[in-house]
Amino acid sequence: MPPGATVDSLRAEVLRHLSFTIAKDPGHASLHDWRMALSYAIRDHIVTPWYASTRRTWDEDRKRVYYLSMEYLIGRVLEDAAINLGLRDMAREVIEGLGVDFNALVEDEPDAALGNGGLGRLAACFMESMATLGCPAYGYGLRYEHGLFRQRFEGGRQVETPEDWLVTTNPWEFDRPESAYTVGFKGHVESRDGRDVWVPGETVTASAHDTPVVGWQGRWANTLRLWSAKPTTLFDLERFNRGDYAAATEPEQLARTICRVLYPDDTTYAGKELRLKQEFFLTSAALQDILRRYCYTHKDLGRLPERVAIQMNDTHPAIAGPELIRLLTDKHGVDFDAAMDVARKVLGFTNHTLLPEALERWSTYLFGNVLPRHMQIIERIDSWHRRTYPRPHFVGIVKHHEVRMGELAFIMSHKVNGVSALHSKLVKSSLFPELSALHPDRVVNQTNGVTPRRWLNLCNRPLAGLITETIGDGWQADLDRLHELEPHVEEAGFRDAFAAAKRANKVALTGWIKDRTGVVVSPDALFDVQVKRIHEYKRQLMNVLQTIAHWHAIRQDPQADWVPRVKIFGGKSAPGYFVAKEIIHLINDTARVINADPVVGDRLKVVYPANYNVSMAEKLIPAADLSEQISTAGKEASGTGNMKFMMNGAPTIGTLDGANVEIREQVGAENFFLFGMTTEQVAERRKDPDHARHAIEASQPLQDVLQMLAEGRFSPDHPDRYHGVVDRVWHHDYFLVASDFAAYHAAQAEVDAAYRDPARWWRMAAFNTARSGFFSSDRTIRGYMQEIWSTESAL
Ligand code: F55
Repeated sequence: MPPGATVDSLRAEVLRHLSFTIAKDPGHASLHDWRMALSYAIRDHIVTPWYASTRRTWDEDRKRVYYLSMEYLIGRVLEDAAINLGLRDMAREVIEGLGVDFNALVEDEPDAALGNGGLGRLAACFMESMATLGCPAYGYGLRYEHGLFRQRFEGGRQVETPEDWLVTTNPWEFDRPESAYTVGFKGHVESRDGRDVWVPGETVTASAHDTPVVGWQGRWANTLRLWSAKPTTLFDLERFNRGDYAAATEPEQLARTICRVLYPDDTTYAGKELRLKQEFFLTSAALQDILRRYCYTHKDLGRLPERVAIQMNDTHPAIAGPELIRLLTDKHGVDFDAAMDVARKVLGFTNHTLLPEALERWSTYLFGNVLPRHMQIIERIDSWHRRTYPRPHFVGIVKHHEVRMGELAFIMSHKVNGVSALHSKLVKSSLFPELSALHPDRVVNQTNGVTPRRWLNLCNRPLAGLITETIGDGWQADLDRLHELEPHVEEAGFRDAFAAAKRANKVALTGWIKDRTGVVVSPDALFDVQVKRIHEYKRQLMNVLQTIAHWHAIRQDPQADWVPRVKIFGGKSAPGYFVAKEIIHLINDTARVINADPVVGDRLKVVYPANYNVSMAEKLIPAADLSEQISTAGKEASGTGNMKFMMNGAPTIGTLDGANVEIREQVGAENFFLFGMTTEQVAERRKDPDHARHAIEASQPLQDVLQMLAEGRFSPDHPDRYHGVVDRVWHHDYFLVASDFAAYHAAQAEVDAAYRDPARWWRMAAFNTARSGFFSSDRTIRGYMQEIWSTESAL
């Protein structure tokens, strides 16, 4: 808690902001006014540690980490900042004392949804952990005017509407118009005095907006610096006077489009010019800012790696390699070889996916048109690499008239990392086999993590309270201490308390589900949750097919001793991803039929609340009994939702994919519902062209489910609606839904058996929490600091 903060002082600060910042009197203030007043009051308490951290970093001339990411999936800020400052309970008391509903006030804040899914949320967790650990760092990103679209269902189909988080004032950002840089596009390259000079055809100004990110207990704060685009020249008067009105406003149009909207694709890239411009805009502004800050106190750019580490979050900012070379050579006169040496010592690259459709490749035509100087530099990097590391056949960046951003990022980095042990192994062996052979020490692993402040302490107050009661305070910043819960797992009293905490969350969720979906569910049922982006490889389809098989089985024998279940789905599809949208429709159609079936009643319910986001995750995950992590082995790089469920005491039903492997290692095989083929078995199975048919013929439940779908049981208005789905399972089942179905169905029966035995179940659930310490993003960040960034904590 900040020194001297009391309920009275905080109340006075809230009232002062209400009067003098918001200019409202308490009798006429809306919920929004109160939220702004409290946000400013809390924000004031961040400013002191923020100044202190910034000043110390300058005074001690510390190395800074610069995290470059096109996405930051932050969610709400107010409660997170308040809890980290030790002011949350005081804030509640103040607000309730003023006659305002604190929960409603917190929920009035829009989510900052500047990301799609795992990659963006990881960046947000990393920012919080770097602040908690006192690692001097800046996050650089784009200030999208519209974040990830809002999802609604119309007749069970996904409908997207624009997201609008900036319509109300964002109290967490500070505009820094004095920190502005010119970013160019297009044009041509000229030779002047033997030096290549890029003359851009278009320019925009990048203008900074800073958000402080405060760590646990307010001991350190870093900056998230988001760029917005402004026209370099306000208005072309000459063109206007000539009557060319459209052309006169071109600079404004370009500036307005660049940061207009987040690309809503998770794991596929579109190859669009605007996206390339966004990527370069972020990267160029960030690098100019980094060099300016360095040159403020240093002269020798050759020593940049002693003070600067730059991490590229996937290939989206991979243009950082050539842009850094351009700035060092063209602008600062460093020679090319020296620039290469500096760039490669400074840059690191994190890969987040092996999916071929996600690997960025730009046509040389488009690339050379938008970034002509960078195209030249890339050719030079390629020939430098070929010369320095001779190979009989070509391994490099430009191939078949495409610029391959993965290879570019790999070559320009001193370390390349995957995000789980399995994934890093595959990055080495299947994604970059030749480059890894040339650079054997380059690929390393950093298994993902999540911040326990948001994903346990904030979102699960009942469990956080029980943990503190049992092992004392301090675990929030030292999550390995959760191991101290282990001996208590054997005590019936502790297990009862653990179950009671879970039940409190489930009761709360029950009310929320009723409000959101109209479906009444019982907190006595097993809450089985799959929340993540909708993608074929994540196999929500397998989950819904198994749900139908389960429903069918209940109907066959309604009087049997069924464990009641609530199947909860959440997630968005990319707007253009037809197959994913069909799966969404199927889940909603299935829910409608099952929920209305009087034969099954409370034994099975299916709910799919629309618009899954960070704030919804904070409600669903603490109330989950079972975590669905069922991707085709070898496809999910890591997963981070899986870690959040584990922390919150939900055992996993899952495949040996991504970080599931490490979760199972930590928690023990007996506390994990494993099923399905391994990565190697998947590859083997695909060699059989009839794999799906064989699997369907071997499983009566699966045959029945596909038959019901084909007959239109879930789409009586359009009986043939799911013929495409059925046909794909039979004939184009790339993600092996059919082949893993029987094993998944059997694993679900094991879940039921375990749940019937409360002592066994709650031991298992509590064990998941007790063994989740490894998955704190603090551990991950320590790994980056030691093995990639060579930085030390300032604390
Ligand atoms: C977003 C945009 C494009 Cl163009 C490509 C990919 C993405 C993206 O969001 N990828 C992504 O989220 N990858 C996920 O990263 C997580 C964090 O490392 C992993 O846990 C998860 O397995 C992976 O799918």
